[in-house]
Amino acid sequence: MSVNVLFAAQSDAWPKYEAPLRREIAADGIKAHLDTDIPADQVDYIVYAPNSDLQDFAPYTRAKAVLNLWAGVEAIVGNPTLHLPLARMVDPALTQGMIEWVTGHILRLHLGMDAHITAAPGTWEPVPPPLAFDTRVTILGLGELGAACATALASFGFDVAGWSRTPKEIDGITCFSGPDGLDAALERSDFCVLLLPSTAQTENTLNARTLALMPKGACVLNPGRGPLIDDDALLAALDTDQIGHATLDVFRIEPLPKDHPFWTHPKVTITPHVAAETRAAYSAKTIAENIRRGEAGEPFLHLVDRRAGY
Ligand code: NDP
Ligand code: OXD
Repeated sequence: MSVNVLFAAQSDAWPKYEAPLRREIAADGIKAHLDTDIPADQVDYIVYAPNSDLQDFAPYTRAKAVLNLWAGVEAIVGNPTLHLPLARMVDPALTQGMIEWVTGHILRLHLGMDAHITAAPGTWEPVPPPLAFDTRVTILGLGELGAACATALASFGFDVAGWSRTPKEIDGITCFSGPDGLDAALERSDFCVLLLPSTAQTENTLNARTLALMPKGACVLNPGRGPLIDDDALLAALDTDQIGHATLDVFRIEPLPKDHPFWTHPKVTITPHVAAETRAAYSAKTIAENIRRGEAGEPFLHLVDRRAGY
């Protein structure tokens, strides 16, 4: 028997995903009809990106799951027509991309690379950079990505802590949790990395009060989601030198509007939502594995807790 797999994303995604999905689904021993156009009442699985035109799930009466191509689910989790299990994207390439972005941008600031790259010829000012051992990093969010980044940074020697909703134990990482843990986590952060999902509870996690808790001159890195930070509070904290630098990959509105003050602020680095890309060749394996599980009657991987919102 063949399963019907609907691919529902923006049209430019289909050429990238078609071959890897066909290959990985077949490799898992599943016979599938994969297409961008299948009558709703015949669809078994929906491979989905939240920027797809598909926003009404009600007609998908026999579907077994929506398999999200993105890690973040804030644009679908509250959809009132969604009556199906929702799985989000977790894959080793996404995690590796995030480790590289976070580590690279922290090392740039930690080593003061910009001063040497932009120095006038002939400048010889031998100020040694601090050591990772003496530098505290705090990761807000200790899920798939946050925990992997925390462990990678600890392996460089950084003194790493993290904060999550529920208590965690991770080798070599000081773990804080719950609303009461946030202040203590921030008070020890020379670098603060945001890897929280965007939910009602996490909006403005960094605001005027919490930014003031961080050591003076601390750096903020946000590869999570724009709403995690109160933009005006961050700009004010940068202007008073409370925050030394902000490296931002995600924004409340994307692309970041051309007149947004972040673009021209001397202490802000912007990357255009590239921290960790979902790459078709790798993510197709996650999708195929969940289809295999659905057909074998096994539990789906990476299911979203609709009530928690992530
Ligand atoms: P996970 O769901 O695996 O982890 C989320 C973490 O946030 C968990 O540790 C969770 O706690 C914690 N958390 C959630 N709510 C709260 C809260 N109210 N208070 C404290 N901690 C909280 O997500 P991922 O690690 O896979 O991804 C994180 C985010 O990264 C995504 O949601 C997405 O927005 C962003 N992202 C950005 C990309 C980019 O290119 N810029 C690429 C991919 C993802 P607990 O462990 O207790 O559940
Ligand atoms: C994601 C992202 O959520 O790319 O996967 O931000």
